[in-house]
Amino acid sequence: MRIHRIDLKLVRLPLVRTFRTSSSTKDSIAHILVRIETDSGIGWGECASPSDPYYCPETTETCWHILKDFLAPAVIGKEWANLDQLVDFYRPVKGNNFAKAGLEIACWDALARHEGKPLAEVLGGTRPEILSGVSLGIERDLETLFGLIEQYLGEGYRRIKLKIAPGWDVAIVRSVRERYPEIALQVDANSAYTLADLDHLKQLDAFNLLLIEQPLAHDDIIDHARLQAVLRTPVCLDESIHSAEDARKALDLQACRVINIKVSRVGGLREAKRIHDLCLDRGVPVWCGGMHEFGIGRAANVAVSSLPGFTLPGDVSGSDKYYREDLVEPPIQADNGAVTVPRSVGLGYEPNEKRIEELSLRQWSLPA
Ligand code: OSB
Ligand code: MG
Repeated sequence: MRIHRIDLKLVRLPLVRTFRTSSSTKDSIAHILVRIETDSGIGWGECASPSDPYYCPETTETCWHILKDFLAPAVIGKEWANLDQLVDFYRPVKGNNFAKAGLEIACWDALARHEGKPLAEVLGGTRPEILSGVSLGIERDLETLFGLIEQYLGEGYRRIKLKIAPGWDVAIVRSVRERYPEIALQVDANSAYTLADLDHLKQLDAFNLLLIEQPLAHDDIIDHARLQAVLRTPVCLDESIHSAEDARKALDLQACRVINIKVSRVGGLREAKRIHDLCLDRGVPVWCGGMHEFGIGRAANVAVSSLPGFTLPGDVSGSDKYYREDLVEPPIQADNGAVTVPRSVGLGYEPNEKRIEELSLRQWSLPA
C-alpha cells in the first residue's frame, strides 16, 4: 500500500454543553481531520488534540506543524503492508502522539477498507457492542449536576464519571453517592492534587468508587504508587501513560490498578492495542478514554473498545452527548448505554465530506 495524497482539514464544532475540568474549560472543539489517498483506496483519521496545552503538551497547532512538516513527508510515497512498517517511517519523531494518532488512524481505516473488513475485526476485536459511560464536567452547582446525572442514567449509560478538583470533590461525591447508592461511579482529577492531599483523597475511599483517575501530576508514576499503596480505591492512570512501556513500568511499580487507554494519547491504535494486550495478560482492566472526538476519532475508539480486555465502560458516548450534528453518517448512537460495533468496512461510519468541506477552517495538502 502506498499513500499518494494527504489532506489536513481543521474543523471546529460547538459542544452541546461547556465542559470544565480541573485543567481546562471548553465550549467548542477544534480537531484536525486527516484524509489519505492510497493506491487501494482512502482512509480518514482524526487528531484529537486539545487547542491548549493544559491536558498534555500538544496543541492543535503543534499537531498541524508536526503532521505537515514531519509525519506527512515521512510516509508519502512509501510502500507498506502493515502498521508496523508504516510506523517505522516516522519512528525518529519523538513524542507528539496526538499528531501521530491522526495519521495512524487514517492508515488503519485505509488498510481495513482495502481488506474489506471492519476496523474492529482487523484489530482483533471480539465484542459485538461496547459499554458506554459519560464523563461529566465541573458544574455551577450540585443541582445542575444531579440534572445531568438523571438525564444520562435515564438514557441508559452504564456509569457516571465526575470531574473533580479542590473545592468540587469529597462533598460532591458524597452527595452523588447518597442520592445514587447503586450506580457505577468514578472520578477524574486531571492531576489536580499532590501527595500533600493524601488524607483528603483517602476520604474518597468511603464512596465505593470504581476508580480514581489521574489524581497526581501528569508526568508522575512514583507518587501515584505511594498513593495507591494507601488507597483502597483503584488508581487509574490517564495522562501519565503514553506507551506500552509506560504501562509496564506503572504496573511494575503498582502505581495503578486500572488503565485508561486513549488512542490519541498513545499515538494510535497500534500502541493502544499493545497496552490492551499487556493489561489483558496481567489481568488489569482497561477502558477507553475520550477527547471529545468527532465521529471519525470516536469510531476508532469504538473499534478498539471491542477488544476483549475493555471490561469497564468507556468515555465513548453517543454523538448527541457532544455535538448537535456530528461529522459522520450515521451519528454514533448509544442505546441503553451500548454502542453496536459496526460490521461495515473500515471505521464503519462514513465521514460527511460535503459538511467537512464546508466546515474546514484551514486546509493543507501534500502534494499541494
Ligand atoms: O481526562 O478523560 C479526560 C476530555 C478532554 C480531555 C481530557 C479528558 C476528557 C474527558 C471526556 O473526560 C471524555 C469524552 O467524553 O470524550
Ligand atoms: Mg482523564
